[in-house]
Amino acid sequence: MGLSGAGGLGHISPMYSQALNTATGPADSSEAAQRFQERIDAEERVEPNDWMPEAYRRTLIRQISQHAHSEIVGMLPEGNWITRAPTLRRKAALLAKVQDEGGHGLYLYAAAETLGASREELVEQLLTGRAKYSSIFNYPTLNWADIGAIGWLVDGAAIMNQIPLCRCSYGPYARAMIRICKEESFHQRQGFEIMTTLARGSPEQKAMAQDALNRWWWPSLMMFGPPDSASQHSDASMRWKIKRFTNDSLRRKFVDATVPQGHYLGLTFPDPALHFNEATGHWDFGEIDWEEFRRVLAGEGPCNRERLAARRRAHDDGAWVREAALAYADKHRPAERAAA
Ligand code: FAQ
Repeated sequence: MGLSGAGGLGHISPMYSQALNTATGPADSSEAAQRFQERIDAEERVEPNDWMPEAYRRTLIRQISQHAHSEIVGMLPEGNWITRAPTLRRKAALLAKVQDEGGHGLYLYAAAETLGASREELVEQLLTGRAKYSSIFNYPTLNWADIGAIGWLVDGAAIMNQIPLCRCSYGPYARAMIRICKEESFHQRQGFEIMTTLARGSPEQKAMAQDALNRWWWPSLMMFGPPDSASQHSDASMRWKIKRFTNDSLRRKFVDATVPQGHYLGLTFPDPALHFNEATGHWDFGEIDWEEFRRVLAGEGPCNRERLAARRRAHDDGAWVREAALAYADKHRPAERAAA
């Protein structure tokens, strides 16, 4: 089942809902739009001051801001374990990783600002529950092995999806993604190393690694989005070369890359249908529970409420910092003008 079932969600409070927007607007057939498409087809980069169709701008603001929100909300499940990391080395690496995610969010908000969306407006959409962020961050981190599984699987999925975004047609997004992907690959290694240590440890540690894989596998596959048949934005985004691959093709690449890694760890995947297809050279996998995906997007995942409550609290607690920064800027503005 695809996302088409997400329509009748009116009963869910918008406060926690990541409800669906309407699809991208109708194709612009003007001469300017045709010239724009020719530039895209010729692999030219689009920069902030260039003319662009309104639907292209809206699509980018939507995707980049959802991506930024994902990075910021994505700090929460792992932040939960910073104080309980088992060693100083693990703590330092996790702290650095979570800090990187905050940085990624900021580059991405800055990229969205080049399209005319203000940071305040985007943050407001997140805090009021009107904006989406990745479904994956609505699942809980129950034990230390979850930190390994997030690095290995969630960052692994993020890299698979984001490497092609380094070639996105919109310059500021593509350039932000180059740096983000470099950092994500460190994150993935950090997670795989935790999983390796646990998988080679005591039977209890190996069981923790297996349990974490069991819980994070299917939600990681959902990160790639609805199946192509239900992906409302893919056609336009592929035409504009914002997306270079469809949701299903990236999901398949991720499964092909990750299954041998799990087997190397001596772990099994929670999917009885998973098998190597000799004819296609790919790993075939079972049906994703799209109903669960729909519920998480509708605000009914295990941690949606908790995540938004934590972001709101952080925003309120940070009010004095924003006020102080503005007061400082005001105080120094006349001096800067006089010096100019
Ligand atoms: N969760 O028509 P499509 C990370 C929404 S960063 C929630 O296929 P599209 C780093 C979609 O937005 C992870 N919503 O849409 C990290 C759309 O909603 P709308 C985030 C989802 O845009 C690691 C609707 O469903 N990565 O993990 C999801 O063509 C560890 C219809 O879908 C990015 O954002 C989902 N899983 O393709 C941080 C990458 N999937 O706007 C901390 C950039 C779909 O109509 C720790 N984004 N939706 O209301 C993309 O590549 C694309 O936006 C897709 C979706 C592929 C996510």
